[in-house]
Amino acid sequence: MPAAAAPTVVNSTIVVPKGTTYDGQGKTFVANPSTLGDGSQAENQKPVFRLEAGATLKNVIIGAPAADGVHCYGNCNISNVVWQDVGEDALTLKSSGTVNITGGAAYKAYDKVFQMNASGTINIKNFRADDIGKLVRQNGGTSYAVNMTLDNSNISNVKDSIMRTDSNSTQGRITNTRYSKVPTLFKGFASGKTSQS
Ligand code: DGU
Ligand code: CA
Ligand code: CA
Repeated sequence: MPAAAAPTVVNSTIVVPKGTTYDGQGKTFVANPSTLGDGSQAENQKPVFRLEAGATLKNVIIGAPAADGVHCYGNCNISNVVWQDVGEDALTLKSSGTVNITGGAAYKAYDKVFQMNASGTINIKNFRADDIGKLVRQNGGTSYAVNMTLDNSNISNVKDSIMRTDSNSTQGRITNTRYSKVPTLFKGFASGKTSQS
């Protein structure tokens, strides 16, 4: 078996311009801890990838340290991206839009995987997550609306919940998903704002 390729060390955030696609071709990327962040729970680390509106990131493995993962400014598509060891968090929506996550996985998130810091939608399908705090978290104390969906996924070893919000207008929907050791599916949602089938 050939030796695995050494990971690419990212010294400054890789920017994926508006409307373009970055195909990592299965390569592994890690943050330089002294420029982007060490992947601990310290806030204000920098992302490994920054996606501008309408950008796509695909076929990427993010290894450790993962710093602040991926930031999306508006709509973004994330296809077959694996976080082997989530850093502060895996992906953040920084300005309103729709995040589509298809395929891929996230492992070892001490706290949050997907962080929603703006209104919009997050659609997660064909995903695997194991050993995480929460899969989707709307920024604590915010009241804008987020639409969260999870479909055909496999989620295990969760400390807190799959979807969590403090907003009465946010909704969550989970379909066709397998769980193991998940204490709570939805936390903080208003009544009638969740569904599971
Ligand atoms: O007050 O806003 O953890 O984007 C707390 C902060 C915090 C965010 C979030 C993030 O919720 O920094 O990583
Ligand atoms: Ca955080
Ligand atoms: Ca963060």
